Amino acid sequence: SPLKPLRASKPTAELSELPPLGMDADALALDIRRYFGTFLGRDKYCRSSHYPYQALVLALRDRLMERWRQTRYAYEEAGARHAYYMSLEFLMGRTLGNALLNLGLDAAAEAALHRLGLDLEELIDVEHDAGLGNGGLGRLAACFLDSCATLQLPVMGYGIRYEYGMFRQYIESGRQVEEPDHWLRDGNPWELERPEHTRRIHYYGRTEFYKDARGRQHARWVDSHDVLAVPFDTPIPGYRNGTVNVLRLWSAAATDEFDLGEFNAGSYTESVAAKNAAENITMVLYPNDASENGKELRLKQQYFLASASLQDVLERWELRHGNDFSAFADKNCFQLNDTHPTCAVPELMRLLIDEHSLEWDAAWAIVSRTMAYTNHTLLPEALEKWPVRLFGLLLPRLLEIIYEINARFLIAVARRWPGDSERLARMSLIEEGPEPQVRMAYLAIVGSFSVNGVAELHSDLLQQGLFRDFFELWPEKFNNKTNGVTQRRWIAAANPGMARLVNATIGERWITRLDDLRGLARHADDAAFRSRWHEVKRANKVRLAEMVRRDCGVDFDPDALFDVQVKRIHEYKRQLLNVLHVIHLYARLKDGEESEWTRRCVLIGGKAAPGYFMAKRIISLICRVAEAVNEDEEVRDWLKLAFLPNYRVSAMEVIAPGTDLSEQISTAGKEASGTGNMKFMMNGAATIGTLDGANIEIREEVGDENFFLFGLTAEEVEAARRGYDPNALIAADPDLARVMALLESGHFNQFEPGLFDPIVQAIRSPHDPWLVAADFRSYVDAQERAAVAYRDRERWTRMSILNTAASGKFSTDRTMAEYNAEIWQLAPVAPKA
Ligand code: B1N
Repeated sequence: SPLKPLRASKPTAELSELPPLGMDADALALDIRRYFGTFLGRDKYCRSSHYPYQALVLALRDRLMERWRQTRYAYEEAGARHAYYMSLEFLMGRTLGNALLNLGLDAAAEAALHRLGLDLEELIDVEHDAGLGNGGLGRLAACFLDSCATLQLPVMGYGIRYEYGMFRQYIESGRQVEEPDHWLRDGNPWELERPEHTRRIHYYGRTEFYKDARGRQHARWVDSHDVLAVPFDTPIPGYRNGTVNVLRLWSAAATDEFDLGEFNAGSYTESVAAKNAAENITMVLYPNDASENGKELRLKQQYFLASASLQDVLERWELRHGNDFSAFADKNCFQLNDTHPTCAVPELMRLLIDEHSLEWDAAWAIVSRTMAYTNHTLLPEALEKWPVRLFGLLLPRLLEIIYEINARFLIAVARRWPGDSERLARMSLIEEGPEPQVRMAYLAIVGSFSVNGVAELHSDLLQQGLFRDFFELWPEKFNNKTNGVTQRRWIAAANPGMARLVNATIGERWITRLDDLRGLARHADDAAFRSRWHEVKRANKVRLAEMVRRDCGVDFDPDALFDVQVKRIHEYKRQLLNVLHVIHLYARLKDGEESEWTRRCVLIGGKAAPGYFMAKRIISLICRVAEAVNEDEEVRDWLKLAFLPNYRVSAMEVIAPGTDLSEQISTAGKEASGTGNMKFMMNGAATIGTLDGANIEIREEVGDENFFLFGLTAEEVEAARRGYDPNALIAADPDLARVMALLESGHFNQFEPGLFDPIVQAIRSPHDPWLVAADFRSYVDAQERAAVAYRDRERWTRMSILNTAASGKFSTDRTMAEYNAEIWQLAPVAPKA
């Protein structure tokens, strides 16, 4: 067993260290051949692309491994303070292209493979996306890791190794069909299992109090059902700097102890089968974006991550410092990615008190100095609450600790606002009622020294609205950290054509200093540069059109305006508003209004949560309108609509570079930040958008003349809800009336009567929270402005350049530098060369 320690032997540095591996094509080619022919045992008759892919990855992994070890040693020798990014989601996508780029091996690998008769692009395409996330929140975590390694910050990711990631989406007769994503089926050559760091996780059972030899009372968790957490490590290379950080993902395994009772009764096979229940914990990612469903298994996952990760950090601490925790908070910081890992607050209390014998106050001083919480949404359906009954059954000791935290917290509130019992009820960690609930966001705030939102507007709204009481109590805890994306993946790897042009124009420093892109602005007035920029964009549009042809069977003309909305399907994101605009254009064409027309190809993609009825119905509407538009001879030369199935990270790597117009059209106040908006902007798309999330900051950076603004503001949205009368708006606007009439006539659902009734009702409801009808007019007008702008190629290309030039703020290098300066306070550490 890997858990058995060495006794007589003592490993030396020589055991793990070799002379540095060559970074040239010759050295790579040799290793690829060795892995292919020897380790993998394949030969010239092998017809599978999988083995050349694996051989390449293994050769790269060797090179990551030595840097990884040097990074670990450097952190250890520096006694470095660490931050841990705890997240139920890491949406990593593919690893190969990014690893080649960051190691600086892209050219060498291409040359080596070429000699061996292999094509790098083809091998990159072999890799399955690691889809361990729903959308923005999970992809943000992945971009953060890339930037932390590039900034040489001692940051480790902790997450769950789901056996099944985000489902694969198919469209069958206009409906979403989900298929499980068994992404590990062909193995994952990037990960390294570390069974020697296995942890034990408790569930159920009860608390037992006992006295130690000196008569001090302690608590212990007994009669628990235990599950093992086995870590798998993925290397995270920085950009050409020798640093390799780690993402540690936990996988559930059954303990070796069989249920003896059952065993003796002869139920041997049943008791072995019971192992399944344990292993189910990390079986599947919950596919709900920005909404929670309150399932027990989800709470098990959350506690599993929190407990395994904290035990891991504490074990490393003990190895160095024994049971002395006085400096623990100086050396460690946990960033909670939304409330999902918030069990970490009571769990760290439990570990310190029950397992390391600290007093409450000493333990609380540590917890409340090490935890930091990021909120990612204001939507009420996403705010996590767990029934007290369920919590107490599954995690009895944690619930006791939460009650104690709450009692002490409420005393502090009462001291600050004497006699304000309403406020006490409002702020309590326990929501009273027929089914009392634990409020996870409040637990996270009380347990943390920092609380941040993910864009300026979002952070303001948190302070004025959702967390107002807490902001009044602890204004110093609250701060903003506007999201970003990594330009290594989203420009350098995804858009090599643009990267080459930018390098030739302003040099290469933007790869780690994105603000340098500002230097492109003065070339926007140079006609020769604009023409090169246009050629790059056009080539990217050809590539995107090929994907649309292959995956949707629709022909996009690369000279038309490419108008794209890709993101999770959600009513607040208003894909519906987008389709209404397409129907409007369709109606105009059918009514012969095509003079001064801008040809337009509209692409929409995204997954609906399997239980989200309206989201699925909206997908059907998009598919049905697409059929009507694309098959109509009067329309299809002027307008196209396609729904792209199975939108994912690797698809976005083709989509963003080929997009002209980025749709960011959420109801103001609802999209916490958005990050797709940033990927599009960096790749030279103009945005059509509301004043929501990071759109506001995008517009500030690029200027109003390069942004197509429309719609109500967040404040106006709140005011408009009172006395909202969509039917009057429809009656008063002939364009909107024409769209609704087409929709209501059944024109798009001739063989399925009633299919779109729920959608029509939602638009016409005075309670429509998303105010689709309210923003229709101003949206269509903004679309018209975009169409006019696109007809002037020079003007549009200029706008495209200026968008890229102004995107410097939206690098996660900036975001991470801010987290570090204002929350983590880590010193960068460079490994020995
Ligand atoms: O987080 C992103 C933001 O850019 C988006 O605006 C925001 O919608 C997204 C429960 C969520 N908020 N909440 C979630 C995901 C999964 C889940 O189970 C909530 N995702 C967001 C990054 O800040």
